[in-house]
Amino acid sequence: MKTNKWRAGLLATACALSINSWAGSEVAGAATEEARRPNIVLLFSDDMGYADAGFQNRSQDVVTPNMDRIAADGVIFSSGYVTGTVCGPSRAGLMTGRYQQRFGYHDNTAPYSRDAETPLGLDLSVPTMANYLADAGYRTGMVGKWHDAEPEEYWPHNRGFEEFFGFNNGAATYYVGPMNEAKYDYKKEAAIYRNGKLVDNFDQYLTDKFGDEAVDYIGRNKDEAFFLYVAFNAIHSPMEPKQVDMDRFADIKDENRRKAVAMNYNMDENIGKILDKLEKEGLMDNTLIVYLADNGGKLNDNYSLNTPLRGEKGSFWEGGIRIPFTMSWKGTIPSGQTIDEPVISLDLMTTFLAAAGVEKQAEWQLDGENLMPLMTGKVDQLEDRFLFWANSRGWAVRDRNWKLYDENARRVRQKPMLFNLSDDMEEQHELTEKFPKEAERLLSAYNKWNAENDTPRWGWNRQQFPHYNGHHSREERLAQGEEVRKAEDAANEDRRAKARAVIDAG
Ligand SMILES: [Ca+2]
Repeated sequence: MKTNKWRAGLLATACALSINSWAGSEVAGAATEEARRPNIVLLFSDDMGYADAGFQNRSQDVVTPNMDRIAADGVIFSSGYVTGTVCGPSRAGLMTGRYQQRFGYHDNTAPYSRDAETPLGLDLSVPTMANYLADAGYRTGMVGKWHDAEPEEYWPHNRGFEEFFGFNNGAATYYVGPMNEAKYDYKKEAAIYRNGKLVDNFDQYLTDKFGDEAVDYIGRNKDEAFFLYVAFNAIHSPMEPKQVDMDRFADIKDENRRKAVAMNYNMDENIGKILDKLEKEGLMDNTLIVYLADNGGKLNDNYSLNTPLRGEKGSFWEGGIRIPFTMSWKGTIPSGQTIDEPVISLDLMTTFLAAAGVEKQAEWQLDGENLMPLMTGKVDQLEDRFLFWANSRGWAVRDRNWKLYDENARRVRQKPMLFNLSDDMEEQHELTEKFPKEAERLLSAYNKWNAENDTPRWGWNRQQFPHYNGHHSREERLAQGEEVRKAEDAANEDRRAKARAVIDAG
């Protein structure tokens, strides 16, 4: 097992791990408590909208029978949220079970920082879900997109995952295969790695490769409790569906939407491979499966859909943070449920630890709630709480019914907006003047929460973040001669076209 600097403290408590199953004696059968400790498969998609999973019943054009299988087997959370409006912060919250603002991760890592001393990336002193589960005796593996700081110490294989297959950029081409080695020279973090080692060229569509890697991981670890995190980069741009999937959706007239639906279908097929493997190995009754998306859909680049929500990726409108979210554990979580209680990706850490029989320690400072009692009907709703969102520009807060939203808190003249989500999930009726006390109550809750946060550590606004750190810098690229840049771009287009010809023909 890897040694990390935070482990000494954790071990002291983890040594006393008891498998005190939350489920008590209610689970049928005579299985021992140890045997009931479930595998955990966490499926995460990229830039998919609220309407883009079939089980949401919001859009007629999406076809996702395998996501729908998870939903039919378990619970659909119709008010499911992530903690960020974009990839990086959302992943930081998901992986740590803590509001990422606690450690200054308000925005994707960016070329400007608040000072020269603060490193970019998910603070190395904060344990990840994989760290906790590895310490509880789980095998831990990750496939897909990580999207954190560039130095290797921030990569998943150094953050609690015994195995990592994927990339550490915000996006990657889906026809990466035959150009992986060239990609390494061009953009290191977007190339595909196994742990820290560049993978040889491979002639396979990236989402299919991720599906196969996930299936392979299950096959190799089926005899032990495992945690597998599959972070598909689908359906994030570049919009590069396989031809076979485009042909399948020939009746969708809008070419852009057709690409999104086709890529989504391919991802769903790969989710199907994972579910089939679990079934084949007889693991379905012993596996907690979660599917959710990392942030709201992006309307213009991706043509993902957030219907009926307002806004999109990057905003604190519901369309930026409310996502398709479903969870199953056959035989333990009753099937066919839809739960409207607001839940957030932070709850997954607490839920997984509870399912694994790990007693949550106060010093871990986890922000989420255990959802098992809600999903198994032991409680009708969670205790009252506020959910919070913030980046370096604005913030939002909601409780069970109300939401207060400040899009750009740095603009002094703009006032926060109040909505009652219980009858206005579309956020069409601004109610601050009608319900000033509710607005005040939510503002006060936000201020109290935010007082405990670190200030944002990096961002894109030079006025706000005076130190230039060079990460993913546009400046550096622009400083290259235009001819060199054009030649690089053309070479990559050429490689991609060749890759595409090979993969689509196969
Ligand atoms: Ca994303």
